[in-house]
Amino acid sequence: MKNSKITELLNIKYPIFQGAMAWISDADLAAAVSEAGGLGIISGYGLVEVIREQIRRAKEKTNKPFGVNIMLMSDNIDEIANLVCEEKVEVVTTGAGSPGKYIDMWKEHNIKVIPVIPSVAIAKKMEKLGADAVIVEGMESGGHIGKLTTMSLLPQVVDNVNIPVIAAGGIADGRGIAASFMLGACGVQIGTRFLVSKECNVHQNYKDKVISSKDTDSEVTGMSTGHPIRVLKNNLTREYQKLEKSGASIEELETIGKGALKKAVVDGDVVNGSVMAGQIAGLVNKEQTCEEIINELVDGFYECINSIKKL
Ligand code: TUI
Repeated sequence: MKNSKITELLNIKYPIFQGAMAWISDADLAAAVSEAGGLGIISGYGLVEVIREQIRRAKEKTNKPFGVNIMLMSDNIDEIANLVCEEKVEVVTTGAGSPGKYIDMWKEHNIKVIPVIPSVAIAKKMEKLGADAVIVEGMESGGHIGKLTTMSLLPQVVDNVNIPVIAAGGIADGRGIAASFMLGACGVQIGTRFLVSKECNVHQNYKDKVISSKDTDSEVTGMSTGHPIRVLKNNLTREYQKLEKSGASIEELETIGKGALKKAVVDGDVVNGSVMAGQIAGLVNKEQTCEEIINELVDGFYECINSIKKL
C-alpha cells in the first residue's frame, strides 16, 4: 500500500484521498488529512477569493501535498481553473464533467490532473487527454453521481487504461480499501468518513445525521433532471420526490435544490437542507481525528490482507 503507483506519483505516504465535498472540504480538513499521510483535497466550489484563501491557509498548515477539486458545472469554472495555476496547486481532481479544455494548461503548470470518471469510455478519453490518473467513482457515493457501482465499474476501467486508478464510492474502512486493491485500484478516495472527522467544520447536525444513519437511509434525487444526487432522506427529499412525481419542470426542481446544500452544511438544517452522503454512511458511526481515521484504515487494510494470506 505504501508503495503504490499513486504514492510515488504524488509523494504521499498512504494512497488515501479525502474526497472533496462542496461547502465542506476546507483548509482545516485537507491539511489534517495530508498531515496524517493521505491526500487532503480542498473543494474548489464557490467564490474564487474564498478558495484562494483556503489554498493559502492549507499551505500554512502543512508542507505536505494537497489537492483542489474543481466542479466542472460551476458558473465561475474558467476563473477557478486559472486560480489553481496562479496558486501553484500540486494536484487537481475534477468532477461532474469533462476537464478536457483545461488539462493542457494545468499540465504546463506542473499540476497532476486526476479526473473523477463514471464510465470506461470517459476514463479512456481522460487518459488520451493526458490525465495522470483517474478516480473511478461508483454510484454509492454521496453528491453528484454516475450510474454504475464501484464493484462493476472499477475492474472494467482497470482493464482499459494504463494510468493509475483510484477507487471511490462505498469505501469507509480497511476492508473497502483491500477490496478496491483486489479489483486493481492502487488507491482510494473516501468522503463520508472524513466528513465526520473532528477537523471537519461541517455543522454538528450534519455529522450527527451521518453518524445515526443506517444502510437504507440515502436515496437519489434528480434522476429526471439528468443530475442525480445522493442525499440522506429528509423532508427536502420527500418534497422533491412529490414534485418529481407530479411532473414538475426541471426549473421548478432546481429551484428547491438551490442553496439546499449550504443550508445543511452551514446552518445545520438537516430537515430542509440537502445532506449529501454516501451509501456507506451506515458504517460510519463515530467522530475521530483524521489521524485516527487514517491509522484505522491502514491497520484494517493490513488485517484484511493478512487474513487472505492464511487462506
Ligand atoms: O462531482 C462529484 N460529486 C459532487 S459535485 C457536488 S457540488 C454540488 N452539487 C449539487 C449542488 C451543489 C453543489 C456534489 N457532489 N462527483 C464526481 C463525479 N463526476 N461523479 C460523476 C462525475 C462525472 C459525470 C460525468 C464525471 C464526468 C462526466 O462526464 C464527462 C464527459 O465527458 O461528459
